[in-house]
Amino acid sequence: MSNLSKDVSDFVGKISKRNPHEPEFMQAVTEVAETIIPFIEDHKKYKDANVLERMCEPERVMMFRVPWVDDQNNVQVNRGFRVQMNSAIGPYKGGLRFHPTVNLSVLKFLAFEQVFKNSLTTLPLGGGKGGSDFDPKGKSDAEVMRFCQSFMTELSKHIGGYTDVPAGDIGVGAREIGFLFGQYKRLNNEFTGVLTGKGLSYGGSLIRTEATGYGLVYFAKEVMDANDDSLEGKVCAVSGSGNVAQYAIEKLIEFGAKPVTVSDSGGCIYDPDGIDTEKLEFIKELKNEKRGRISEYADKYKAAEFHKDITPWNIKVDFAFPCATQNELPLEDAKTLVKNGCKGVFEGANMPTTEEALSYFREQKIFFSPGKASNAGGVATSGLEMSQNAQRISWTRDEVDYRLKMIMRSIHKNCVDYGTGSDGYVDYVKGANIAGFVKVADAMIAQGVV
Ligand code: NDP
Ligand code: 2IT
Repeated sequence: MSNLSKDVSDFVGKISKRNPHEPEFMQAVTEVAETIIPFIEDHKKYKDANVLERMCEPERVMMFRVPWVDDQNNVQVNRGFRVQMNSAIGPYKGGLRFHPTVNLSVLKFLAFEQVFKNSLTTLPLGGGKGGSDFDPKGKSDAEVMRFCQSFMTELSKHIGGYTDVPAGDIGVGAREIGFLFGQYKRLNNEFTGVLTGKGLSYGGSLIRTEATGYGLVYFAKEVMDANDDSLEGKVCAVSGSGNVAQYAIEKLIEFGAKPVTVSDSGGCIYDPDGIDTEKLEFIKELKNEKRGRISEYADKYKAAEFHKDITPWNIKVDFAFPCATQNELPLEDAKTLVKNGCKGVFEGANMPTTEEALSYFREQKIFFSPGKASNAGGVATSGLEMSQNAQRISWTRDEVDYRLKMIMRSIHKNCVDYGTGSDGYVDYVKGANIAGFVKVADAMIAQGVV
């Protein structure tokens, strides 16, 4: 934090005092404050209404006990959360994360980021996030169902199609959304679009499953198009092997790029031949059906290497797509990437780049898109699912995909409009923060001090 201007460090100091022991939340706030505070110096109405400080305080936070019974008849307890951050431009919207690292700081950072991201989508979506420190890994389907039912029994009191609409995130995929939706419907006797990412047979939208990864690569393509370049033939490092990573890889392959890595919390796969469609199908089955470990990829494909302790950022690549989790790309790795000739980093995960690594990438003036811009395709398509549910119709795959592409294009344009410096370098972090901020801030001012 040493390079911050006095205004920024005073602001961050004040927020930090109110939120001790929340490093991830303060990391997200600091990144936003660095770009927004200089902007509001020139736009006094935002300063007078103290909008940024109001945006750093969640409208509401729920924390609750989630008791459940495991397969051995032991009574287990987890902690559930929902952070309702900002509803100025629409109902709270954002995913649920089930992972042992979940705590209030992590969910507040995610909810804070979500407010800006959802504003960028052009859709009327407020921001929220929730989840639990429950770990679905190694649990039976029956245990996951009992947990989801208990979690929803409490969460259902706080959400609704026009109040707060959760979705998936790490550890919450099609299986969990099904169990959560079933319990909500049972408790409320109401078939409603209260969750997104639903199965296609009960109100889900085509392309929602693919949307975050596809949207990420559409965004990277916009960046390429704006710079007379293309993804064709580019060697790409992707981290993670879950929902976002899988569909980023699918779209990279379609656009002629060569993804060479995937990872999970056990380590990293490097496949110098590139991951093709057949290998991707293997990954999908391994991770989504068998719930196995990514190391098994190297057992099947002998040219590939599995490295237990290294990240994908040590491989020589043209572009990096971090798609696993927060702070997975530290300064050391950022330097290695740039030294090896990497020309762009496109965040699929939320805040995967540490504060120091982010400063380094911006100093180096490589392409860098923050998650709140480049991974917004997921929540945008959730917004499209809400629209379809409200109209009680389903759009075709092509229609949803076209809208997703147009939304990613508009986010890119907004970042360029607000983020282009005098030397022509586009600071996508600044662009995304200011563009996301303005819409929410204007709505907050219009609605008074609430
Ligand atoms: P998944 O649960 O489908 O996959 C997560 C992947 O990241 C897995 O490969 C997992 O490995 C790995 N991972 C998770 N935590 C860690 C960790 N602490 N260290 C190393 N690897 C880890 O989640 P998603 O793909 O949905 O989410 C990935 C990222 O994208 C998250 O940051 C999420 O917030 C973000 N995101 C997701 C959206 C969505 O629509 N799903 C939308 C926008 C952003 P393992 O299997 O070993 O746990
Ligand atoms: O981080 C995210 O944007 C998500 N996990 C998706 C949220 C959503 O409501 O679809």
